[in-house]
Amino acid sequence: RQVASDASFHSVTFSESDHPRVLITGGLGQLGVGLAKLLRKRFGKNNVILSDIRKPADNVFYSGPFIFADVLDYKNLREIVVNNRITWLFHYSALLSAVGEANVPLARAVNITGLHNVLDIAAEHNLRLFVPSTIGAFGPTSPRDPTPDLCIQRPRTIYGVSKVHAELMGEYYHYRYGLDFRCLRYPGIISADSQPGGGTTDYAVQIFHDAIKSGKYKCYLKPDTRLPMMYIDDCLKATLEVMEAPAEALTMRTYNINAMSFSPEELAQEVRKYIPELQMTYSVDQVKQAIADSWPMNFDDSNARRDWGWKHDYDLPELVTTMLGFLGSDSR
Ligand code: AKB
Repeated sequence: RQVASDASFHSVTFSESDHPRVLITGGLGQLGVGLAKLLRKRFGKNNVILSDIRKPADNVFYSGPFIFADVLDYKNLREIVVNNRITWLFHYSALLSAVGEANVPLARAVNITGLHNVLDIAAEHNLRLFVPSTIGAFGPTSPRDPTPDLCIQRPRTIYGVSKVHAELMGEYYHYRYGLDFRCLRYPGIISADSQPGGGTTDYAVQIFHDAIKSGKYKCYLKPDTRLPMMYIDDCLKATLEVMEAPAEALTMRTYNINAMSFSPEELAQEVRKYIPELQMTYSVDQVKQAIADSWPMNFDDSNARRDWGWKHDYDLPELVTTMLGFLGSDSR
């Protein structure tokens, strides 16, 4: 395998008529389809290729280019990048925190070996590379309220370990080979038209579905478990903004981003303003609770706000009205 060995690498810049050619890996997870929609609006439908190892739903398949890509297959990935003249890569393939603990060998393969393939291909082909990191990249010995960008990171999940590894490897490739690596640490992301797959923060999505459907939700975290959260539109906006930020604005390559923090009980209170009969019960999942208890409660994203103007649009009240509006509640 070759990687670019020229430390004087110049990042690719684009004029109005010269849009990036984008590949999104792991595109059928919670964020890929929404990201593709946003990027296609900006760069043109055919300049954004969504990829995954699963078969897409018809509406996804017909909304723009889709291709099979297995991040564990180096040759397959390289061929896609070369044949499609890819210039920007968003690497979303990963097993999340809870599902990673249930299948450590698979999480290690996808999250670590998959990342190595992506890094080598991105360096070799001078791509601008985005890799999402997470609040899960912190652990019980990190300061939790708030958690700054630079502090102790000793996560206790394979997901967290793989994300710290991704942050460090991306930054190493940046300084060693000039790779244009950009990384955001996402909080728990809340979305209406896509489901998260096996995370610890998933309750904050499921509660809306169950509240509307049955007026009941059984939560697997304790009522006062406070975690940083964000509405999907803010997350996708931040992702595009950091990718478009001029390199000289970035004083670092991995940034915390945040919008709000709440506990299950506080979220239920806000939902009850529209669905007063909501009954919340608690049946604690020990694995997920231990993970949540080791994660930040509040996330300090002041560097992102200062360097490239990050600003969220959705606080808890807007999040709740938007989710209920989307999922078909009549906002009683
Ligand atoms: C998870 O809960 O695993 C993810 C995350 C916060 O990274 N949503």
